[in-house]
Amino acid sequence: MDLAAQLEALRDDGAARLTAAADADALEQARIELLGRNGALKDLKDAFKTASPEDKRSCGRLLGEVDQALKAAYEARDKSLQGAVDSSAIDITLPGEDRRAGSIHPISQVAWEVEQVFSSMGFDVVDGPHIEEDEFNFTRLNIPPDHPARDSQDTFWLSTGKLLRTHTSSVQSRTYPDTQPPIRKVVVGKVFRYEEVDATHDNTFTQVEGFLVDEQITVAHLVGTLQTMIKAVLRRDDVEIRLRPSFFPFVEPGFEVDVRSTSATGRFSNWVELLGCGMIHPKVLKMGGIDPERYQGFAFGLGLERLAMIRHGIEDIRLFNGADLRGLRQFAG
Ligand code: FA5
Repeated sequence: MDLAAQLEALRDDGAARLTAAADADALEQARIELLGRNGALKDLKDAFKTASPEDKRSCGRLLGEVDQALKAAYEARDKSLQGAVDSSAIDITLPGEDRRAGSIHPISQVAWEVEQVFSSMGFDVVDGPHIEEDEFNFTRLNIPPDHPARDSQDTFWLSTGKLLRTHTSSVQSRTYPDTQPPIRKVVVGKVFRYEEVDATHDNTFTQVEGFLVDEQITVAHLVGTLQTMIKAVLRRDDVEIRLRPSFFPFVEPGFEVDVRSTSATGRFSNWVELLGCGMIHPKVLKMGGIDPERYQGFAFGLGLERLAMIRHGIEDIRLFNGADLRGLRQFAG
């Protein structure tokens, strides 16, 4: 084999051997045999020194290439072996890492149950955007600009003039223009308020909005629907609800609903406000293109965290969005 052929063979086979070295020992052995003081490359360098002037001319550049290719292959393999785990360092008799299974967040659990109860009563489960237009969050709910009711629901405004919705009632005003009665819808979603946080108030919480529009709908339908849902989700027979007259510009008459459960502990053995509701204001129906002479409806907006707190006896709403997993783990399974 002439010198050029020997050099090419060393370049290809030698680099392949270095690249395929199984571990550090094999790589070191290959390095000694190929690149070492008495290795194959050294032999060919010696042969080059004594080669004819013609061979020297044609093989000089090739010799340099072989040298570089072998060194590069060695360095690359050395680096990758250093990064790889040394299997002999693993003690397979050590106990494994304790990996806890995740679980469904208590708010998601309650949300699914609420959706199921409403589905069983013929309500569609719908959704709406968190970033909302002023028009749907306020104006079309009979809260025009400068109406004092806006003060009770301050929120986070975007530079585009849009806002983070303060309640899920915005899904009502979004729905009406495209839908004619009978309408039965429920929406569960996050809402946002610029609010001081305490044990029962958060700045990001979850509301359930239900609304029903049809002929001959009365407050009795509203109360019956709420009782069915609250009893099903709280899973207690001793749950009592009471309606207090209240004002929301988008309903007339309006109520707040409190619940209490005599078997509950702590704050929930006493009345706790759970939701706002009422008969949908004729103006809201009219703005949505629905004839208020023919149709009536009820709507309610419920704080899902409050419902989950009563159900589980949780005393502080901050447990839900806080990062302390000890709180949430109690609801696993
Ligand atoms: C409303 O948001 C109305 N949109 C509800 C409504 C809908 C009335 C349809 C009539 C018809 P309110 O601001 O009261 O109303 O909030 C409703 C419920 O959300 C409250 O009863 C409470 O359970 C919950 N809630 C209100 N603010 C907070 C808060 N900061 N943190 C946690 N839950 C809250």
